[in-house]
Formats: sequence, C-alpha cells, structure tokens
Amino acid sequence: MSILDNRRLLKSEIDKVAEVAGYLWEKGWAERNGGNITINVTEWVDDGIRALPSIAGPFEIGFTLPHIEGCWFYCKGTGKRMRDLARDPMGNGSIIRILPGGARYEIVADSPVVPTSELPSHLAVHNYLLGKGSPYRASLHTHPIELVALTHSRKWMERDVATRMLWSMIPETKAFCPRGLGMVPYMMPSSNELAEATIRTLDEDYDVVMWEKHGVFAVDTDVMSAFDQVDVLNKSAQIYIAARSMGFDPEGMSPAQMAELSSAFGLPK
Ligand code: 2HA
Ligand code: ZN
Repeated sequence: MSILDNRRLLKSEIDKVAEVAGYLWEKGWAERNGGNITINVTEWVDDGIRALPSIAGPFEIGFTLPHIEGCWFYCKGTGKRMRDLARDPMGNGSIIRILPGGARYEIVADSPVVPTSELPSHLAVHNYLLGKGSPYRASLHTHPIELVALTHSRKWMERDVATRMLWSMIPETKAFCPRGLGMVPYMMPSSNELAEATIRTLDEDYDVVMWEKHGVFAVDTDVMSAFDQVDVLNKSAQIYIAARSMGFDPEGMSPAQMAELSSAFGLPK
C-alpha cells in the first residue's frame, strides 16, 4: 500500500474516534473526562511516521506486554474531554509507540498529551487480542447511564442474567451483540486487577464487559463497531426501563422467538 493510502486510512480511523467521541458526549455517557478510547494503528504506520522522533517519555506501562512490542496506538489523553476530542482528536489524544521489551512507551505525535489513566487496561487488552490473533483493533471505555444503573443490583450482576434480559427486549440486540454482556465486580478504576479481570472476562468470549458501578469496556474491529455494540445493549436497557416506568414488567421475546432469531442469524445459542 502506498504512503498516501496509509495516511488516508490512518486519518479515517482517527476521524472515527472523533465521531464516536461526539456520540458519547451527546448520549450523556461522557461527563467531564469520562471514558477512553485506544486504537491499534500499527498497520497504517509508514516509514515517514516510523522515523518521527519521540516527543515525550519513555514511560512505564506497568505491565510487560510482549505482543504489542513495536506497535503504535492512538490514545485519548488523560484528563481530556470526549466533547473536546470530537472537535480536535490530535489535541486531546496522541500517538504512542511501544518500545522493545513491551514494558514502556513513548509519545510520538502530535503533542505530548499523556494517554488515558486506563492505559494499562487498554494496552493489556490489545496485547491479549494480538496474542490470540484477533482482528480487533479498537477498545472503548464509556459510562452508559442505564447499563451502569443495572450493575447496582446483585440480580443483574449474576452471569448472563442481564444478557438474557437485554437480548429479549428487541431482536437487534442479540443480532448485533451476539456474545452478550460480561460482568466484572467492582474494582478500583485504572488498577492492574481490573485490567486482568477484564481480560479474563473477554476471554470467556464477550466483546463487551461491564465494570460494576463504573462503565463498559468494549472491543471490536474498529471504534464504530465497538460503539454500536454498547449502543444496542444500552438501548435494550432503556426499553426495559421504559416498560417498568409504564408500570409493568416487560414480557421479553419468548425462548422460541430467541431460538428462531439465533438460527436465522447464525448466532450462538
Ligand atoms: O478516563 O473513565 O475510568 C476516565 C475514566 C476512567
Ligand atoms: Zn471510567
């Protein structure tokens, strides 16, 4: 691929981050500096970018991550707002490269914006994804109101109880979030423990993981697809709440309707 194609594709991935950041703000999922996005952009990095000098660092990641050694990421900046990133992704995020050894990174472009506080979780997840040969290149963390509200109840934190309810609210949800919603009990934000629990849950074959009383962490091929999975799940939570606030328990699609949908779309049971 030519350098111009690479640059165009790299720009288009960063433009998608800006577009999604705008949606997160509009949905009320990104108060203050809430949420973060990290994209593995290695495949679009050309020799010109590779030759760029470091502008800050090296910094320790806090983990040793062998599969992302030499990889490049676009990361939202720490303390930066999604609503600002939507207008100016390179002023509110930066491109980093992981140094040989996979334990440190340096900031390369455009300015020394230090990456998100959740960087260890994001990079550990990218390391896990590359290690298993996944085509997923995007990770998204956000605070969707109704999904976070669900995690304040023990009932919904039980394995796949929320998944089954959310899938049954509207056929699209299982079709477009076919692995459902994994649950991670409350842990300190930004901790290595939370990063490890997130990876364990993704490895149980979820693309979207709930952090109890905090937010979601979603992975997919690109940031738009990761956003779509969270969006369909949260839409289902809103339908559930709308029914409850009309004074009844929603019926949900029946097991026979779910089974018919799963076989029509080739979805897991
Ligand atoms: O980056 O949402 O969990 C802000 C957060 C941390
Ligand atoms: Zn958060």
